[in-house]
Amino acid sequence: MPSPFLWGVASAALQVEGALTEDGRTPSIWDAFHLRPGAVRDGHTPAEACDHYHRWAEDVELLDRLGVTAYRFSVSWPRVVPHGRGPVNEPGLAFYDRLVDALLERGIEPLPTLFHWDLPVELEEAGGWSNRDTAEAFAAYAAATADALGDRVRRWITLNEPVVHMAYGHAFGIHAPGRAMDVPDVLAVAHHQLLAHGLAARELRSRGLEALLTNNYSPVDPASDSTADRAAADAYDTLHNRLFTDPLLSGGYPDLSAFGVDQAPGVRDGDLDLIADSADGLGVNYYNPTRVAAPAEGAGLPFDFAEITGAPTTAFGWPVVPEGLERLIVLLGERYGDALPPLYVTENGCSRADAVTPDGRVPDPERIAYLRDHIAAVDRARARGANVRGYFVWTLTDNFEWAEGYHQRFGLVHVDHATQERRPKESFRWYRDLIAYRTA
Ligand code: IFM
Repeated sequence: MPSPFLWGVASAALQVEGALTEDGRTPSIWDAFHLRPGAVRDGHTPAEACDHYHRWAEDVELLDRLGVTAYRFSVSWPRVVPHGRGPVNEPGLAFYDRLVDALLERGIEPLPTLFHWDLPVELEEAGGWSNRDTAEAFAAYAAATADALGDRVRRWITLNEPVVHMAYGHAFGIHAPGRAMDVPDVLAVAHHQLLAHGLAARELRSRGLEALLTNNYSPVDPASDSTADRAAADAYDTLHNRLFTDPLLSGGYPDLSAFGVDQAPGVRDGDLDLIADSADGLGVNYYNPTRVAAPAEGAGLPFDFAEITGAPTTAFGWPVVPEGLERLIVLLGERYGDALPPLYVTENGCSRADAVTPDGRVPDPERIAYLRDHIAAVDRARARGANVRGYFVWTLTDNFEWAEGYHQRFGLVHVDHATQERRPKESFRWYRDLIAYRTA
């Protein structure tokens, strides 16, 4: 019998935990990057974030009240294996051990992500994801974590959004590690992340566990019907939606000639066999579609972004297009057919300038509408035959939104970042009622 549909929320270590120097944790690339002048809006710091490292029990109580059946969180690599490789840091691991037990006591499935962008700085100094050895180090860290928690945690996500980590962190330089490399070097970063997934999946599977890979996906439209705009849209689709997924599900990299390379750099004999079929589930993070136009003459990339008009936008300025999620899920099914493993919507949500009213409420009707409409899109995709096994709202508590600092509030729970007071928003109650109804 298939396991029940998962209703959850998602978070990530660097965005919520704080406690960056406690119990043996060493710096991650975000600890270093956020200190660069201008890297994070208004100089916000993840040093305290939501103080989840100390307030985790309160957060688990919130999850219990919400009624989720699963909680997606990430394990901090520099907390568990402080130097990136080598011995495990028992106090760091103990944090996740306690969290897992507390979740299970409340009937909530723990769904850990092993890498959500907080690479140990020591590994970055040795080349980071440009260095193939990072993939081996990741597999060893995954194995050690699975050895500690695998008796209670069945499903694991290896990487979060490798496409975003590759592009924002290594091409545009707006996320850690803040590198702006040439296309072939960026593509090597992609390959080493996929290799890391493949090696970690082998470790997880050899322990009888499931390995999922979560990526960001976005249906792509050309700005016009012109040949040039359509070629640009194809190129962007290749980069965003196919670069990481084709090797998993089609046995090889897509045609990368639009990016000026004949084949993905860094690939060695055996890599593609290791990566093929190495995902027991695909995590789909969806926020919005993308509209793409031909680039200006002499531009470095074969596409340019075009504005999506006619849709409402979130506080982040992202267009709200719920049908895009249905379209995306159906597209993945058409593209990969029987090779497509079960899908999990591992992130979906919106930022909003939420504020507490004088009587202590946090009304967020746009978020309720956003979630309602996106969940309806998932329902329609399932009615069309898609094998979707879970839906996770991004996120539980307002948290550190990377280069935006605390400016974007995505949570179902409002956090006063000065006092750490948590206050469920109206969307929290809405989602709680929906889960109760759907799981009754
Ligand atoms: O906060 C991020 C998350 O870490 C990865 N996916 C997108 C979210 C919203 O930007």
